[in-house]
Amino acid sequence: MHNVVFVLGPPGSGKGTICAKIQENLGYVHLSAGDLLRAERQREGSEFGALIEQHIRNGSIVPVEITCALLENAMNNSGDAKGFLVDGFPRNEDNLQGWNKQMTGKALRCLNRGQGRTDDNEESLKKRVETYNHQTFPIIEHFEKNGLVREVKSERSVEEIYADVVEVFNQTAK
Ligand code: UP5
Ligand code: MG
Repeated sequence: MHNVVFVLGPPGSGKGTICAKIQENLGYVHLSAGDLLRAERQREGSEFGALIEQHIRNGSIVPVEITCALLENAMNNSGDAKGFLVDGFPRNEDNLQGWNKQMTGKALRCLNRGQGRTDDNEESLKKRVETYNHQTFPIIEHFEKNGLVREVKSERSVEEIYADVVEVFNQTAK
């Protein structure tokens, strides 16, 4: 069974940056759902390329069957990992239900939440933030009710954030 930490937070809040440090130091494998989708979009012969591109451009969310299959495939091809950092997923109710359906019994769950600023003015970023507020935030609240959220404030230096993240991982491992 895979040990999975979901890493959620607003667009540009530093999820990927912190995940890279956790992977380097704590032996977890970093899987960015966004990166996996972008790679699939580029893959020659992919039947989902155009659909993925459309969602990414609109800041809307790709159907879970596609994202979950990419995540599961990446997990299965990662060899002997201590656990997985699933970065940027699940982002809405569809994602959560699809994950539960496909991965129950295959993954253990907990969650990290970053809270950061979004000062980018581009149109797609505005939409991403809107999607986050309306669709992703309720997912974090759902996990919170089950005592599964560890929140780390991200409006600080990477070093300060990472120091708190390490503490969270140490406490959770006890
Ligand atoms: N930076 C990082 N930490 C900093 C700090 N402490 N102080 C100052 N600067 C800091 O960081 C962003 C920038 O900030 C970088 O320049 C960094 O150096 C600096 P990064 O670590 O990249 O932040 P991150 O939160 O990972 O930002 P990202 O842009 O990846 O956020 P998104 O959640 O929007 O992007 P993602 O790739 O996850 O998703 C993109 C799109 O894919 C979505 O909009 C959606 O359309 C689609 N998608 C799905 O449909 N389903 C999914 O499951 C996932 C994605
Ligand atoms: Mg990212």
